[in-house]
Amino acid sequence: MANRVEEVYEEVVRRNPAEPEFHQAVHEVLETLAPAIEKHPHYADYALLDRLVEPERQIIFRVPWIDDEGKVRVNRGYRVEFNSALGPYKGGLRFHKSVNRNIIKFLGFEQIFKNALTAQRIGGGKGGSDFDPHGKSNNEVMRFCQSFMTELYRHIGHLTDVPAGDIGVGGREIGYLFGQYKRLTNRFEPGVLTGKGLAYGGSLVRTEATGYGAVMFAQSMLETRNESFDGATVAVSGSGNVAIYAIEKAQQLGGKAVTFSDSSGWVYDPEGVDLDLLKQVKEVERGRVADYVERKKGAELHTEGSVWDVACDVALPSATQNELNEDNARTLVKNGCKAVSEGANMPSTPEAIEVFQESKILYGLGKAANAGGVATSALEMQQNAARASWSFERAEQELAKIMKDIHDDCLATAEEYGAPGDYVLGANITGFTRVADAMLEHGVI
Ligand code: NDP
Ligand code: 2IT
Repeated sequence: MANRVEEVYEEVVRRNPAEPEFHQAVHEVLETLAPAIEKHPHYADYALLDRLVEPERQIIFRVPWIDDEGKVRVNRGYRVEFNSALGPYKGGLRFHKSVNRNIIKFLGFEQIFKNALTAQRIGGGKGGSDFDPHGKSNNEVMRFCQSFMTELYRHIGHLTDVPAGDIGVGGREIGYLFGQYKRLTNRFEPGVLTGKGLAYGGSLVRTEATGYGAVMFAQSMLETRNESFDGATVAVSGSGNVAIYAIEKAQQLGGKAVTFSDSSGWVYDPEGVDLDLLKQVKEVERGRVADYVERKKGAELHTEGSVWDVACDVALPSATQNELNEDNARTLVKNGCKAVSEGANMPSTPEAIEVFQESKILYGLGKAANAGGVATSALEMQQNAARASWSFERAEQELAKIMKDIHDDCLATAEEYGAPGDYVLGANITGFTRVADAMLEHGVI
């Protein structure tokens, strides 16, 4: 890393101790920015980099709620409003037991550049709670969401900060959060949350958008080498919102998805995933991967190793951060994997990324490859502002165009900086320059 960039990174580590994922996310961006700053030294003026790595605002709050036995439970809520240079803070809420300030800051930092890449005029933020939705009843989830929103509502708004879903937060939770926001503010303000149900202002394709977008991004990468999904074997991790719709789009394009996973294990289904059954198990029953294997002949349940042990042409990590390590990356490359497109945020460790880059396989990092979700959230905001509802076809076409533009912008930037095919450098520098140009015009704030 060039000197200035290195200094900024060291200061981040010093001021944010014990936040390894945040350090990792900052490091990955900063290490690719050095060429941009060498070429355009004004990007280091006015402590721009120092301001970029410091969230504009961090909110941490108590979330008390009462479980079905009448016992009082206490969780912690977070909203990190990281950067609003390009628009209102925008980013999901994650409900998972592993959530802490470090995780929300890493996600919020990534979101700044991802959102800039979508060109939809949205800033970056992220939030969530260490609430664990597994095994909770509907009423418990509702009471938790109502308590969470009872604090969060004063910090958000359609022009201020617009949350959406992430791990553990889907349509059900967004509905409860929206209901409580509406009640507290006495405003029907649809643009304050995205990922809403279709009954009250949601957008068609938002549910599918992240998974579909990650496959569209992979398709664009494959096209640069005259390859396609047709006949390709696809390995997917996770079995939530992103994984399910990544599998759906891969199948539509002629690919055969053969794996998925959750925190209890992973499944190899050599015949190809039965998507109707997977949706029934995961979306309707909120079950575990074993429930799928019980009902599908030929499908195998594994608890050792990972989905990355299965030979594939395309890998779509769609579960969580750092789920794909150096050994997994080597196995994928050895088995002939041609492309990795990240549906999850930061699923590959830095060592794994190095393996992908050295082996010259196509590597689409999360902040480009999974930007389809937040991009379609911005399309939802656009429809809400116009009091309009687009058809599925129109929304999907808009998503496809955004994903193609992100892909092409990343490639063009990589080319400009003498690193053809390097989507990491391309995405980080493209996102950074858009945010930096706006920040410099706003003065020191
Ligand atoms: P879901 O909650 O719908 O699904 C998450 C899936 O990943 C589940 O199968 C879950 O298994 C698994 N998982 C989560 N944490 C772990 C863990 N620590 N170990 C093993 N498995 C785990 O979330 P999404 O599908 O929405 O999110 C998946 C990823 O995609 C996340 O990285 C998220 O940040 C990212 N993303 C999501 C977007 C969206 O629009 N939803 C947009 C862009 C990125 P289990 O149920 O057992 O926990
Ligand atoms: O990581 C992400 O981009 C998301 N969870 C989606 C955020 C959004 O505002 O739609």
